[in-house]
Amino acid sequence: MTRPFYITTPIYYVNDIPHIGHAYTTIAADTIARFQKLAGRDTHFVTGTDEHGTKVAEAAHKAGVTPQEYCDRIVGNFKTAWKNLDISNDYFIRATSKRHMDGVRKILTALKEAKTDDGRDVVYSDYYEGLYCTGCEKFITEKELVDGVCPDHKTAPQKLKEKNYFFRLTAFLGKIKEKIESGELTILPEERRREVLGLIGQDLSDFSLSRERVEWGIPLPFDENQVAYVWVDALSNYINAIGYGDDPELFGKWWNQSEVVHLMAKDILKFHCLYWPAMLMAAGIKLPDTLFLHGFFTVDGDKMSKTLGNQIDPGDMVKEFGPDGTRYLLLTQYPFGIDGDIQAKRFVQQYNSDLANDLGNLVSRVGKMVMVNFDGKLPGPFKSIDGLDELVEQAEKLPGQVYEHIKHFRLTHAIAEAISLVRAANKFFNDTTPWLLAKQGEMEKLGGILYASCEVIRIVSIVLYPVMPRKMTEIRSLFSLDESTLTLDHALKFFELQPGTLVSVDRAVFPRQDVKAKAEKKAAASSVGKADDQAGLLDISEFARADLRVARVLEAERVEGADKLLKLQVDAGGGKQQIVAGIAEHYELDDIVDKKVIVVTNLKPAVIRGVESNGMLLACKKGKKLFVLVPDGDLPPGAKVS
Ligand code: ME8
Repeated sequence: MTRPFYITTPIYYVNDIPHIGHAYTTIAADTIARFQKLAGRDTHFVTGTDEHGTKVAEAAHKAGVTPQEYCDRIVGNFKTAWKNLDISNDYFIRATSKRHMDGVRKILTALKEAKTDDGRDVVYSDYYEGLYCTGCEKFITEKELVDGVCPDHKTAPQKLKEKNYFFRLTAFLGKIKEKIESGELTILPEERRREVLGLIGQDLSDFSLSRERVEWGIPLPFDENQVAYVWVDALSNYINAIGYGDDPELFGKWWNQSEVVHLMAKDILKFHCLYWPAMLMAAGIKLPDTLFLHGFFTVDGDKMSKTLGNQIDPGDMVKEFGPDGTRYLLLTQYPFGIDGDIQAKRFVQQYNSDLANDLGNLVSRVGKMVMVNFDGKLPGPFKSIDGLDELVEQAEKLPGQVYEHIKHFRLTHAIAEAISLVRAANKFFNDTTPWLLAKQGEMEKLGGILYASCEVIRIVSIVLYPVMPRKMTEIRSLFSLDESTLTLDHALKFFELQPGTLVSVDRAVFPRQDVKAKAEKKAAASSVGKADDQAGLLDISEFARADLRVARVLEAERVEGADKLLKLQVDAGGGKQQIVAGIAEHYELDDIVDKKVIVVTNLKPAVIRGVESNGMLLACKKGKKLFVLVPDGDLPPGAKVS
């Protein structure tokens, strides 16, 4: 008997808005869960939110609300985003829910009582001294810093010394390795599996399981002065969501008897592939079956980040392409699993080509011909038509192929197979010229072509239902198909549709996106800003954000390998500040040292040719010559320029 199927996404941090990175994993998990359900498998799908930790508390303070109020607000945004994308999760786990917190306390108690194979305590207390990045919610080593700051968050870490409870990770690494190598714990794709095995080979240390002085977290059941480390808190969501702390029967079903799959991106590999299995082993809980870590994507070539402001809100995509268009576009950008680039610039073109032209057009042309020539009643099959056997063969193979792809997380391939059948059906339609047969009155053959085309549409509407549930339901309703035949089994056989079935295609299921109108709308929207730019109409508050100061150049040196750059140390009133300026071709070192210049002091740090720059010097170009701007008068370093 097939085991039930339990699939999860990470629980997302509430200190960020839901963006298409979160949507990507959630849509993928939803598609897999829906497919398993379609195949008749008892399936449970969980997503949720990660709500504890210093970052959340800080964000709440900034917003002037309590952490709980803050979480409630952001969690609402996630729930709305998932509703708008037709995410069909069976449960939503919040890290601040009683169910979750009871579960965290239960696993912490189990870990505290646990012994390693050689009889040592799994949890022990010790002092920890280190650099802590609140952005990552983890201790960070000197080695990981770039120019003294965390490379991901560009902030300096805090120095912390505190009593912590430690989890003896090192005692479990050998066993984890064995389980990965024996296939008991599957890590996919293969590259990630190798990465994990490589990590085990390195000098890993135990990790601290708790934090002191953190206000927003779950106090340890055995020491109220410490709260659970956010990752211990977060990881256990996967079992808490199915009743580890409060419903043994439910837990028994979805954890012990099911195939368990955790889906996420590769950014959280170490926690999921090492910490989590170790925690489970220590607590005497079975391991999940599969961890699938898909790639990380950029958007139009750039890393997505709050700072760059290029995070795409899934809500905006839904407004433009609908929930199904959004799901389809996100899953088809590049093969699921590897790193890739989301080509937002090509969304409209791709939507039109795959959905409006290929699938939408097939539905329209076939439906309309049934309506015009057969009064909206499906004609019967007719077997001797050129190309029919090949089409039937491809269609009958499709469900099995797609299910295999889904089982192996090849979502992009699965979708491509279905679209390829749609294209084959369009070709069959074109090649058999049904419009000529209609003119010639060859109704039996015409009917056979339309029947076969409707069969393809029916099979595709089942197979692509997990990807585009709303549109596939809509297509099915146009062909009088209801939920009773929406199962993978019903997709296995051609010639299932009953002749006489009512067909009424009264709309374009995927209306074409008007590329020209969209481009004009975008241009109009951006020209509002442009007109302002051209007229120099900068808002005064925008200009006032730039902190311009008189500065004295203290030192200057050339930047190796960059003819145009000088590395300057300047005093803009706050001590030494390093800036990189493109003036090397215009100033000798001696000419610039001691000069008073004007500097923008509050720019985000930038690294130019490997040298950090914390500000910008003002200069003016005339022809090929460049002049730095100097203050007129004996002004001290630090004098504000306004
Ligand atoms: O890490 N490409 O939460 P998080 C692909 N709370 N996937 C992306 C992505 C991108 N550019 N950006 C985000 C956390 N994701 C923890 C998890 S679980 C016990 C705790 C997706 O809000 C991807 O699934 O930072 C990634 O793993 C996740 O968002 C990180 O979400």
